[in-house]
Amino acid sequence: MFARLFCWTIAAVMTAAAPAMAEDGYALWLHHARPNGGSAEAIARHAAAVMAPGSGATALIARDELVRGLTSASGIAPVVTDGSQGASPQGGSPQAGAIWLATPASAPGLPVKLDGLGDEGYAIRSLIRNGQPVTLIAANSDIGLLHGAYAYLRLADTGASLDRLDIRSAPRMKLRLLNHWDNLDGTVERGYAGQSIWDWWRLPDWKGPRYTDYARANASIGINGTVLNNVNARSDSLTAPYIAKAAALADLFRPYGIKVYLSVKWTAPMELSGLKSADPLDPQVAAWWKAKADEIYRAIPDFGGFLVKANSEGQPGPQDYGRTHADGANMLAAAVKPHGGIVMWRAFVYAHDNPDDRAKQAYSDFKPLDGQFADNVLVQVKNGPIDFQPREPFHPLFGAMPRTPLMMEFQITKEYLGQSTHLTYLGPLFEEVLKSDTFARGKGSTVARVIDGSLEGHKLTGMAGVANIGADRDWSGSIFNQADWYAFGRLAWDPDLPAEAIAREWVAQTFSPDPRVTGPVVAMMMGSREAAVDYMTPLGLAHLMGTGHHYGPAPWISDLARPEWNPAYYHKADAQGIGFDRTRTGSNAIGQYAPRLAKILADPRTTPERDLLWFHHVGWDAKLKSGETLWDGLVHHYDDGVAYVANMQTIWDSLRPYIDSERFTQTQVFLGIQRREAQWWRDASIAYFQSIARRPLPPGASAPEHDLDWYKARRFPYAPGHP
Ligand code: BDP
Repeated sequence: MFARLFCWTIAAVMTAAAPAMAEDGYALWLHHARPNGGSAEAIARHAAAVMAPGSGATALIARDELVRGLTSASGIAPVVTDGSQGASPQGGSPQAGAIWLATPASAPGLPVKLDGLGDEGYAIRSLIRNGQPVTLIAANSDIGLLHGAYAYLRLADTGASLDRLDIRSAPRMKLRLLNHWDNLDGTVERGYAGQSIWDWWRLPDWKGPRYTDYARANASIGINGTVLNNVNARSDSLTAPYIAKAAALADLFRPYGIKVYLSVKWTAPMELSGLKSADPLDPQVAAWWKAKADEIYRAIPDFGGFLVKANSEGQPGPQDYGRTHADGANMLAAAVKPHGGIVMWRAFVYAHDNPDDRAKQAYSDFKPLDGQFADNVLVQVKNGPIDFQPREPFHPLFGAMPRTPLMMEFQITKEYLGQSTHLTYLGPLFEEVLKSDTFARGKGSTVARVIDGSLEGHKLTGMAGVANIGADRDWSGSIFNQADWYAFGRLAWDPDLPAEAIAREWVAQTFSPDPRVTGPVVAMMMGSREAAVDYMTPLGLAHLMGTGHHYGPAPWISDLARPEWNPAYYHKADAQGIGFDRTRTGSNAIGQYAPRLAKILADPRTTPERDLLWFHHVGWDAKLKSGETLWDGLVHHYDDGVAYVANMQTIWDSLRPYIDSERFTQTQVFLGIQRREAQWWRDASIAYFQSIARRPLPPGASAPEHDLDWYKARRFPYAPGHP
C-alpha cells in the first residue's frame, strides 16, 4: 500500500513539475491527453498496476508505453510489478485493476486462445483472477504484446469502456510499410514537411531521440517496415558506410517490430563496381547482388529486402537489356532469398516512346508476366492507373494477376491533394479503393481481398504508403496530415476498418474524446477529400496540376515534349466536350477490367458519375444525373468544393474553446490558405474550360476573379517537394 501511495505521490509531483507541454503536434496521436473526470478515473481504476513479463527489450517497451500513456491519461502512475516477483495473477495475489502482459512463454496455460494471432496479433480480455479484476493482454510474442499495449491505450484514450474487454486482433497484411522518398542529401521528393528525418550525415554515430519516437508512432498503428530511401535511388545507399547507417536505424527500430528495407538502383553494380552491364541474366551481375545482399545481412540480420523502380521515368532497368521485369525481380529475389528477404517490384511504369494511353501501360507490361515471379517477390501497384490523383478508378492490375502477390501502394504525402496545407483526409480515398470490386472472381472480389491474399490464397501480402514525414516539429507538415499516416497504418492492419471510425479514433487521441470535438471534426474530415476532388478535378478529371511541382491548376499546358507531361493530354477538352475516351472507340483501357465491370464502364450512362470523364469524352450539353448539363454541373462541382472549405472554416472557428491555441491557430491559418487555393483552382479551371466550351456560367455562378492569362502567368519555381 505504501509503495502504491509512494508511486502516486511521485506521479503527482512529476505531473505538477512538468512544464506545460507545447501543443506543437510532436506527440502525434500518442498525446494521451487527460480526458474529463469520469474516464480518467475509470482508466486509473482499470490500470492501477502493470505486470510485465521478463526483461526483453520489446516487453519492456510495452510496459513502459502503458505506464507512460496511462499515467498521462489518468494522472496516476500505475504500479509496475514483475511477474517473477509473486504478483502474477497465476500465483500470488494480483492487484485489483492490474494489466497483465503475458505470452505463453512467460505464463503457460493462459486463459485465452492465441492460435490464429500469429507473431504480431494480440488478445485483450477482462478476467477475474483470484477474485480481482484483471485485464490480460496476451500474445504469442513480445511484438504482439506491444501491439496489444498500444491497442489498450487506444481504447483508453478514445474513452471506450474498459470493463468487459474481449478482443482478438491480428494483421490482415504481412507487410505494412512506409516508403520514404528521402534522398541522401536530406531533401524529400514530394515531401511537404521539411527535410528528411534521417540524418544520414551524422549516422551511424548520432542517433537522436526522434528515431525512437518515429518507431513508437509506427508501432502504435502496426506499421512493421520502412523503406529508408527514395525509389529514385542512388547507388550510394548500397556502399559500406551507408549500410552501416541503415544498420544503426535497424537496431533502433528492431524492438518495435519494424524492419528496414532499401530502394535500389538497377545499375548499382556498374556504378559501384565497374561492371560492364546490369543485365539480370549475366552471372556476374547476379553474383554482385548476391554478395551485396550477404554484406547487408551481415550488418542487418533481419533486413527486409529491396524495393525497385525500374524502367520508369528514366530509371534504368532490365528492359534496357531486353529482359523483363520478372527477370530483374527474380535475380534480386534469389540474392535475398537465403536470408528470408523479399523484393517489392514496382509496377509504376510508362515509357516516353510508348504512344499508348499512359493508364494502360503498367497492365500491358505486367499482366503477361503473371506466374513468372519468384515466390519472394511482390509486385507493388499504385492504387490507380495514373498517379495518386484526388480520384482515380482502381488500378486494373488488381484482380488481373492471380498468380502474383500484389502489394498496394498508396501515397500518404499529398503530392496532388493540397500538399502540406489543405485539410483533405485520405481515409475515404483509401477506403474507396480497398472496397472497389474488381469482379475478378465474381462479385465481392474487392481490392482489399486481392491484396490481403484471401482472394487467391497468397501468404505474402502487403501495403505500402509513401510517407508524409519530415523533420518539421509536427512530422507531417500539418496536424491534420498526421491523420493520413494514422489511417494508412490502421488500414494496413485491417483494410476493412471504416475511414470514419479511424478518423474518430484519431481525433479523440489527437485532440479530445469529447463529442463536442469529435463530432464536428470528424464531419469536416470525412467530406474533405471529396471537396478537393470537386475544386480540383471533378467528375473523373485528373492530372491537371502544374507540371513538375504539381502545385495548383494548369489545365492549359499542352506544349511539353512528352505527351503525358501535359495536363491537356488528360482532359482532352475541345469544342464538343471533355474527357478521355477509354472505351473501344478510344484507348480501350476499359478492356483491362473484368468483363462484368468493363461492361458497366463502357456506357457513360452506367459509369459512376464520379469517374465519368476518366472513361468518356462527353459533350458539354450532355445531361448529368441531376438533370443539368455537363458544363453547368462541372461549374457546380467547383463551387461545391470551395463552399465545403468555407464551411470547414466556420466549423473550425466554432471549436476555439476546445482546442489549444497552437493547433487551433495552425489549422485556422491553413484552412485560410486552402480556401484561397480552392478558389484559385475553381476560377482558373473555369476560366480555361470556358474558353473552350464557350458557354455562359450557370445562373448564380460568379465569374473568375481574373482572366485566363493571369492564371497562366503564375510561376512557382520554389514549390516544395519537387525534385
Ligand atoms: C510520381 C511523382 C514522382 C515519383 C513517381 C514514382 O511525381 O516524384 O518519383 O511518382 O512513384 O507521383 O516513382
